[in-house]
Amino acid sequence: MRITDARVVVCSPGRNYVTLIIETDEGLVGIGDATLNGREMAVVAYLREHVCPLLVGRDARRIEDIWQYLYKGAYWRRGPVTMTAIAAVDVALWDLKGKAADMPVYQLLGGAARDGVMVYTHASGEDLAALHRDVQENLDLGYRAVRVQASIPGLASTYGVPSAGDAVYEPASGNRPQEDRWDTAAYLDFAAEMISSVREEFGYGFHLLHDVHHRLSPIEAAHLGKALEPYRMFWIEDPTPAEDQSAFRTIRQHTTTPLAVGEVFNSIWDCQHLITERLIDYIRTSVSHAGGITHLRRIFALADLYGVRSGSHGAGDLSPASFAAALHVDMSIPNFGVQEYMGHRSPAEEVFDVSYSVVDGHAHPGDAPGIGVTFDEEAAARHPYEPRYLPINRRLDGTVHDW
Ligand code: KDG
Ligand code: MG
Repeated sequence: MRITDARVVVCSPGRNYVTLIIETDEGLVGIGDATLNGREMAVVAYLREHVCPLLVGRDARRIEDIWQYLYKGAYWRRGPVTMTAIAAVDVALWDLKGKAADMPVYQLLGGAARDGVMVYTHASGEDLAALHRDVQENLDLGYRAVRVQASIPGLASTYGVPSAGDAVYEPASGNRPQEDRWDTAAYLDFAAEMISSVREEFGYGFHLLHDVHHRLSPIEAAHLGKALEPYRMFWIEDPTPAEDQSAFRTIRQHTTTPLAVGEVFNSIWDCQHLITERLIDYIRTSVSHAGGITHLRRIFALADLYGVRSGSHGAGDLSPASFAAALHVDMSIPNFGVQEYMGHRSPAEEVFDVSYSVVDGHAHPGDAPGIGVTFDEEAAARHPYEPRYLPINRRLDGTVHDW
C-alpha cells in the first residue's frame, strides 16, 4: 500500500483544526489531527514543507519505520511542532492499517481491555452557585468524573471558565493574545473554598478533578495538595510547570493528593523521571501532541511499570480525529486511568463524522474500521482558519507568570 498523496487542511468549524490526509494507491484514505492550539500554522508549514514530500511513495504499512524515519532521521528531535506533525502522520497510518484490515484500531492494539472508557467532563462557573449548577447538569448527564473551575474573586477573568454555555477557553482577540491578571494568594484561598463547597453540596459519589494550569511554585502546589486532602480529589492537574521534573519531588513529599501532568509534553523524555521515580499518579500526554499512537503507547507502557495510569488530555482544541485515536489507545492499554472529554463546538460535526459515542460518562470508539472518523473537505472549506491565541498571564505587578 503506497502513499500517493499527503496534504494538510486547516479549517475552523467552531475552532481551528489542522488535519493531515494521506491517500494510497489502494484507494484508502487515512487522517490524523495536527492541531497545536495557537501555533497551528507552524505545524502546517512543518508538514507541508518537510514531511508530506517525504511520505509520497512510501509503504503506508510500515508505521514504526516511518515514525523512526521522521523522528531520528530529522536530526532535530522532539518539540511540540515536530511531535504534533509526526503524531498526525502516525495516526493517519494507523487509520489506514485499520481500514486495510477492516478492523477498528483498538483491535489491532490488542483488543478491548475494558467495556468502555471513563471520561471526565468540565464544569465551571462565574461564581460557586453557577459552578454548582454546571456540576449538577453534568451529574444528571451521567458523568462519573467532573473537573471543576470557577472565576477567582477579584480577577477580571479566569482561564478555564468560558462564558456561559460556550465551550472555548481562548478569547477571540484577533492577532494578539488577551492578557489576563493572576494573583496566587487569591487563587489558593479560593481553590480550597471551591473544592470544599462542591463536596459539601454533592458529596463523594463521583470523582472530582481540578486543573491548576501550571501556575504554582512547587511549595505552593504542596500547600494546595495538602489543603485539598480531605476532599479526596481524583487529581490536581499541572500544579507547577514541569520542564523541571524534579519540582514534583517537593510536592510529593508534602501531600497525598494525586498528581497529574503532561498535556504539554511531547516525548517520553519529558516524563521519564516523573514516571520512574513515581512522582506522579497520572500521565496526561495526548495522542496528537506526543507523537501519535506509536509513541503514546510507549509512554503508557513505561508508566505501567511504575504504577502510573493514563489520563490523556482531550480538550476541544484536539480534533475529533485526535479524541477518537485516544479512545483506541485507552480501550487497549492495561493502565488506563481516565480520559478527558470536553466535546467539540458546533459545527465540527459538519466536518468530522465520528463513530465514537459517549454515554453515561463512558466513551467507546465504535467499530468502524480505522480510527472511525471521516473528514469532509468540502465542509471544511466552508469554515476558514481564524487566528486565535491562548491568553498570556501576568501577575498584578505586570510580570509575565507561568501558565
Ligand atoms: O490548548 C491548551 C488547552 O487544551 C488547555 O489549556 C486545556 O488545560 C487544559 C485541559 O486540561 O483541558
Ligand atoms: Mg489542563
